[in-house]
Amino acid sequence: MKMYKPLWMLMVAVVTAFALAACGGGGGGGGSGGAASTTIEIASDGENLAYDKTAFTVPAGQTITLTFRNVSTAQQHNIVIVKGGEDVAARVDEEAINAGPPDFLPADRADIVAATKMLGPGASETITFTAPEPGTYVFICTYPAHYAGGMKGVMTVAP
Ligand code: CU1
Repeated sequence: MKMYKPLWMLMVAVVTAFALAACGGGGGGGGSGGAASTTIEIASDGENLAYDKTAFTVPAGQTITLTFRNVSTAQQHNIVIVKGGEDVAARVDEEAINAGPPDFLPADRADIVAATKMLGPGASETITFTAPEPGTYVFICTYPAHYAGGMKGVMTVAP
């Protein structure tokens, strides 16, 4: 009886290790064995008032790690994901302009899912947030006139 216990424990350890490896391979997690997470990389589109992608999809409830790079050599940019469509985006943009420099972000975050700081040329920032309920969420740059100039996209949250 005593001789079999170590073997039994070893088998549990092997099965657990296998399960963790399988989980890490599918979820792309950081290796901590925690909840699944999704990584998004997005950048400004050269010197254009645009992002290098106009849409991305994330799973509801997951932890999202988003890195935004401002690759412009002259413009300031941020990324602000709003809780809704163009109507909400327009309101946030107006509030951002009223808030003024340096961040052009309203103090009231009620309409905002997540946002980076205003980034100078060549700067980047990584933010982490939890994906909200399924739906579509517009993201914009709140530097004055950039959203109006077309710097926007849509985050889709899938069920
Ligand atoms: Cu911008």
